[in-house]
Formats: sequence, structure tokens, C-alpha cells
Amino acid sequence: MRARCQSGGLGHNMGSSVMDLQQEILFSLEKDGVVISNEFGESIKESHQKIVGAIKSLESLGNVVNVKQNALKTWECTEEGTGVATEGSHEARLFNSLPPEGRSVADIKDNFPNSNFALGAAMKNKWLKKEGEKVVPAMTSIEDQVQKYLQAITAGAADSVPDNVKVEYKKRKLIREVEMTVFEVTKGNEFTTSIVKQEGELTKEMIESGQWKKTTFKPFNFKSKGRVDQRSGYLHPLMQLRSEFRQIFLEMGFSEMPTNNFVESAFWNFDALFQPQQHPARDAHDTFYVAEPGKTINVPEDYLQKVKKTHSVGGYGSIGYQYDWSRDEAHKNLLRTHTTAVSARMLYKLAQDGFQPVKFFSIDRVFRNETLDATHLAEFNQIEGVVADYNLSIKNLMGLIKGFFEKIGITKLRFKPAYNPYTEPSMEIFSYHEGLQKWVEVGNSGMFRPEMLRPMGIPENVTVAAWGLSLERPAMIMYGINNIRELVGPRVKMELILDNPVCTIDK
Ligand code: FB9
Repeated sequence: MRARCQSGGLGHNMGSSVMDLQQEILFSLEKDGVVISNEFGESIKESHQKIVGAIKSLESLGNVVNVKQNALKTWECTEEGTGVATEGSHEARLFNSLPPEGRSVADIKDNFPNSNFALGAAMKNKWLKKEGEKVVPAMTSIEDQVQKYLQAITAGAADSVPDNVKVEYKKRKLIREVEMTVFEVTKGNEFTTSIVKQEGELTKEMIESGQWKKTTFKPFNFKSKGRVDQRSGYLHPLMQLRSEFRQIFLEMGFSEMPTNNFVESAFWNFDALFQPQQHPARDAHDTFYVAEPGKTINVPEDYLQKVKKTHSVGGYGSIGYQYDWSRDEAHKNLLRTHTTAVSARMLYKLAQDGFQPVKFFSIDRVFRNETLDATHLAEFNQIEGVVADYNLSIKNLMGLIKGFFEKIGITKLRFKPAYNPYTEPSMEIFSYHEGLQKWVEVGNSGMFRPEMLRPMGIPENVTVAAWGLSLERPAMIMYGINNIRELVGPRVKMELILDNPVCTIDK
């Protein structure tokens, strides 16, 4: 039984390279016919780790050596054991700290570490004797056997320590038993002491210089599996769900609207949608206005005039809102509160380019200065579907919405009349959620108002059906998350991302 202590004494000259170590092992093999890794390490004061490294390189040379692994139970010192091995046992330290006239027990108890144990052991060893309330040395010098035994273990000579002592020291948490793997090396059938350094890399220089012809290469293991734990990227669950919704829209023949502008002008976010300038959603309590640049610079003037007119005096059969519409208000920059702003831009462009029926969708971040709670952050991802065609009616809208939600396994839908400044009629969408045993609001929808579409130049007989929902709500329900901060933000548990299989929408 050989013992090691993680503290002192090993491998003073940690310098010798693996190549030299390999050479030393081969010479020792030549001499002794067998090399035991830990013993060899001790004999040349080299760390067992380095020896094992050298043995592994020799092993990779083919049949120069044979290597057998044996599990070896050995002893090593604990932190405290190491302290005793180097500083001496507590009782020995107490004895050596005592002046010939001794010291009061009270004083030792107050000032000497592990005093109780040290006093007890020193008294038991009859190193001290009591004189009144003092203890005095009972002899001139003592032999600190505990330290000696632990130093023996340090030096890997645990066999020289009696088993009952080892059991006692283990109980005193001075040493612990550890298992180490020891390598037994013997000569292989291609044994040689002269090893040529095997190159692991075929480099450009070798090829250009032709050096490769005279070089011995490590055998290439073409069968070696690439790193198994190849960690591929992971989509955040929300982004995973976004790609599922995206796929659904694409399968339904929709094309994605460009949503890469979080900063929008109040004009496209509100005015173009016929949302009056004094609408509560437009005040800073609900909307994040941008300080710098505070104002937009480019709104198509002729279109702006039409919007102004529609808001202030109406038109297209509407009386408008009868208020003084402010260009300045419309020019304010803000963080878009809905992707419907993008729908407005796309419908305007569609009218400018010459109308044709389209199916658009968008899924991206929108920002609302709302009171934060378990289901609301200051931003969420809005999903929006827009279908523009001739004479579409609310029936078509309901059909579109049914078709869409069917694709995500939601069949039982109910529509509840609602109000949006930019759609008439408008409907909130509800679905009966078996798991939650209740009707859940799953979105909003409506037919865009003529006051929104006409000024853009969308033809009279064209109607536009649209609906919207969030990405976070379905994600929370599908992942069984009750607090949105566990889904989005710094508190998301990485496991949710790493070991979360692609969230399948059970068709
Ligand atoms: O997502 C929402 N709910 C939802 C959706 C799916 C779902 O799936 C489950 C697996 C079964 C579960 C829930 N909602 C919309 C409804 C509510 O959560 C609502 O309280 C919160 N809404 C957000 C806005 O909050 C201020 C969700 C968000 C929302 C609301 C409206 C629209 C978009 C997102 C819209 C619109 C619209 C209307 C007309 C024309 C164009 C767009």
C-alpha cells in the first residue's frame, strides 16, 4: 500500500519534458522490465500526472510498451493532516510552546488553538503534569510521533504506519483513503529505448520542405468520433416558438413584413392608423417617446395631408375626429407600440405600388410603458396577420383566424365585440383552454377602417382583415411558466434553453 499527500515534497525538478520522461521510463523498463507509475514518479520526484501523460504517449506509439491499469487504494492527508505533518501535532506544539515553569490551563485554553485536544493528548502522553491550576513540562523533549506518521504518509510510506493508527487518524480527519489508478508498464513486442518524436500535425512547412518523408507521425485515428458533446446553438424558447409561428404563416401563403425598426414615428404608429392624437394610448404613460432624435424627418407630405384631413374633418364617408391635427405631434419619434405600424407602412406602399391582394405577417418586438406584473414586461413580441383583398368581410376574418389558430391546435374559438381606433368592426378572440378549464383571450382583430385605408390610396372595394396576439402568452402556457420573467430576461434558467426540446405545437 503506497500513500501520497497532496502537500509537499513532490517533483522538485518539475522541468523534465514528456519526451524526456518517456525516455526515462523506457530506460527504467530496459533495466527493470516493469515500471509502476506511482512508484516511478516517487523515485524520480515527478508528479504522477506527468508520468501518466508520458505513459499514454508511449502507449500511442503502438506496441513499444504494454500498459495495465490497476486501482490502488492509498492514503492521503487532509488539509488538517498536512498542517500537522508540516507544523507538528497540536499537543507537540503546545509542549514546545510551554516555558519550563509551565502555564496556567486557563491561559492555554484562552490562547492556544485546539487547546482541549492538545492538553488532553499531551497529558495522555505524560508530556505535561498538573501543578495547581498550571501545567508544566514533564520532560525536556518529546517525540511527535503523530507528525512523523503523517510525514511518512506525505512521503508515500503509509505502509510504515500501523493500521490502527491509520484508522484513528482517519477518525480524526487527519488522513483519508483515496483510490488512484496506477499504471503497470511492461515491454511491448516493438519495445525500443530509442523513440523518435512522433509528429501529431502534418504542416505546410513539412510538405514544402519534403521533411514529411523523414518524419514519423502519430497514427491518425480516422475512426475517432468528433467531440460528442458538440454543443450546437440553442434557440431561446421564445425564438423557437417564433420560428414555429413563422412557419405556420409561410405555409398559409403569407409573406413576412420587414419589422427591423423599433423606433417609429407617431405618424405611422398612430396617425396613419386613424388613432386620434389625444387617444390615451398616445400619452407617455403608455408609450415610450424617444428624446433624441425626438422628431422624424420623412413622412410623405401628400399622404400626411390626407391623414391630417381625415383626422380633422373626415372624408370617405367619415366625419373624422373634428380636432386640430398637429403635424408636430405626428412627427414625434417613439418605440413602436404595435407591429400594426409596419402593416400601415406596407399597406401604404402597396397602394403606391398599385394594389393587389396580399397576405402579410409580422412577429417582432413592440414596446408599451405598462405596469410590470407577472405577465407583462415593457415589451412583448406581437404576432400580426394582415389580409388585403376585394370585399373581404368579418366572416373572412373569422375564417382566417380559425384557420390560423387551428394550426396551433386551438380549435374552440369565440369572438367578442371589441374596439380598436383602427378597425371597425373589432373582435377579441377567445379560446377554451382544456388545461386551464377556462376561456382564454388569445388575441384581437378587426377590419381596418376606411379612414385608415383610403388616405393611403387603397381602392374603395378593397377591405383589409387583420388580427394580432402575443408570442409570450402562448409560450408561457406551452412551457407552463407563470411568471414572464422566467421566460424572458436575466432570470431565465439556462436549463430552459439548453435542455428544452424544441417546443412542439401538438397539431
Ligand atoms: O396573445 C394573447 N393571448 C394569448 C394568445 C395565445 C395563447 O395561446 C395559448 C396556447 C393557448 C394564449 C394567450 N393576447 C394578446 C391576449 C391577452 O393575453 C392580452 O391580455 C394581452 N395581449 C397583449 C397586449 O397587451 C397589452 C396579447 C397582446 C396583444 C393584444 C392585441 C394585439 C396583439 C397582441 C393585436 C392586434 C390587432 C388588432 C386588430 C388588427 C391588427 C392587430
